[in-house]
Amino acid sequence: MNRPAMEGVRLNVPSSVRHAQLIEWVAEMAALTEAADVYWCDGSSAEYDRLCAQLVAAGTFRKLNPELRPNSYLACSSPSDVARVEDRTFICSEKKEDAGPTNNWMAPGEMRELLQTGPNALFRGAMKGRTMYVVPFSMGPLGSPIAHIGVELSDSAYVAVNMKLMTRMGAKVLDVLGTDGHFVPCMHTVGAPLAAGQKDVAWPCNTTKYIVHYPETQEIWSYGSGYGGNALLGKKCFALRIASTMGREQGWLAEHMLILGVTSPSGKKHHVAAAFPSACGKTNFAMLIPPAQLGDWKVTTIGDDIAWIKPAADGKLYAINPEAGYFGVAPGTNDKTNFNCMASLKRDVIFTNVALTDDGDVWWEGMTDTPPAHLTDWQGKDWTPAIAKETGAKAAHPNARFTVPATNNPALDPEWDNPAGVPIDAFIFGGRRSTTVPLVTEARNWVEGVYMAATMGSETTAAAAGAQGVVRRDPFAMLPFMGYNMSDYFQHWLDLGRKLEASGAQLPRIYCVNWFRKGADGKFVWPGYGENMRVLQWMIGRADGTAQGEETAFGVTPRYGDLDWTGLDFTPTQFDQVTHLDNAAWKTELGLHAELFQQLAYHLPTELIAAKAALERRLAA
Ligand code: SAT
Ligand code: MN
Repeated sequence: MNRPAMEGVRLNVPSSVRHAQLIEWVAEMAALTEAADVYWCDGSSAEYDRLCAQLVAAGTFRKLNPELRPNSYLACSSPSDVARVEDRTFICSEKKEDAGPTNNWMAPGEMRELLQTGPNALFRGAMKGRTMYVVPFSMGPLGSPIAHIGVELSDSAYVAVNMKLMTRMGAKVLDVLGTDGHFVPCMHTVGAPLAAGQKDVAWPCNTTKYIVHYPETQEIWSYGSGYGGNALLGKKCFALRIASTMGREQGWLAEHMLILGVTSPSGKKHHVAAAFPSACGKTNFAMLIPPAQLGDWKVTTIGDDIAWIKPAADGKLYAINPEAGYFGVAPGTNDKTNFNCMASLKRDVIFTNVALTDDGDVWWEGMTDTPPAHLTDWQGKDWTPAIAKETGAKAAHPNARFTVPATNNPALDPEWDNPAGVPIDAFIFGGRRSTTVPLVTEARNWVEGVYMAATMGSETTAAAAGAQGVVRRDPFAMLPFMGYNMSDYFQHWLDLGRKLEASGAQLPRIYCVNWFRKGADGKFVWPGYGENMRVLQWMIGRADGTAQGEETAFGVTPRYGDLDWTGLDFTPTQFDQVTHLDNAAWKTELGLHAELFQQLAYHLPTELIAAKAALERRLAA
């Protein structure tokens, strides 16, 4: 079909597309944005190569040296567009209470006027001079009962090629959609229309940004940014914010969690889902290599960032990774911190905001001990170790990212694409805390675990625009990703646990971890990375009834002798530094929990208030 949209643009609908509502929506959006052309992505590698070549010609991409980094590209963004913009992110539910106190809110009618319907609506004419890419994608294995479909319309070819790596994208998704399948409409523009004859810039974007979600109608509207979670709408916008509201209605969980498989030396396999805030090592944890001295343990990756978890008929919770690629933080990644990740990045990568070496490869802070003698930094400037020493200039932006298909990961779990998902045995919640929070604590029951997750705090990172290193409460590592009222989400977790327990199911155990305690010298005490296996091993021993611990005010924690130290020189004194509960620090911490609970008072579950009172009593005793 090739019918013109209102302003005359050809819609170029492939003959295989039979979804009338989708075609109607594309026509409407092409008319609204006045796109110069419409292109339907088929998801083929020929198309990927073509779009990448086009991005090279436009100056957005640089093709890396194919001998050093085959099939790979470097994009450098505008310095004003380098991270998620939390203060520009909105949940536009009908009622303000339903967005809750942790989200920015605007009435849907008012927001629609601003973006779509008003005389100066931002999307009006926003794609002038640009192609609108139609990007159909499945979050999760195609046709999986846990998966859902979205269609992103974007005027960014950078978005289209990233979506190809991050999701199951293209014609096969439209086949699953058929004539009337359900999809989440995801509307995106960089907000930089081109006048006739106007020359484009390498990274078009707008200083005005809006990342908008309408939970009731399940729509996403993103304006002004081309970067990461602001623009790849399948990720945080759909798979967390919109999906969390779907999960609440339908009885499942959309979580900011990695999923890993742990196979013990005896061959028994467990599955763990772990929530950490952005840029706190989820990708490293998901790909960790156990220390050889511990015996033949194996860790395999199912997902590194997001988990969709649904209860099955057997009463267990099954998880899939809705994504098909990794959009991970490059700085700090090296053969020691994440060998499997470095192996994944050998080819087929889109790098964003890392530095360029003189021989056409990439480099970032922490990749090697000794930096190259000369680099082009992420802003295109000369960079040398001497310049860095003098000015503190970073070669790569601290939130520089790689986009790479999951299939590049040598530690990819064979079940990663299983439409049924994997059964979860334990949930882990972890923040980045220099003090106070001990290495690992097991909740004595589901409610205590939900309390730990709900009150989690973390020091902010470069993943979001704004100040870094400030402790903020980040419940379930979901603060920037919740699609509805946070307290209702806590209730959803409690209700789900109660329902599963009533059905006689064995609930996953819940753990709180902190890899990031620092000593008086300001250095991390716990070695982390592969050594985190020792903590995982303890958790699995707990599930199997073989590992011991002692009760503290906070939960159950291993004593020095309860962890296996084979092959690691970590003294009881160091162990004490990462585990001891400082009473004064915990009094302050509980004051912060109280502040959080005050903020979240509307619909705050009474079980959590009771859990806090019990914790206070135990600390006072
Ligand atoms: O930019 S993203 O939101 O995709 C990454 C992150 O913050 O976790
Ligand atoms: Mn994330």
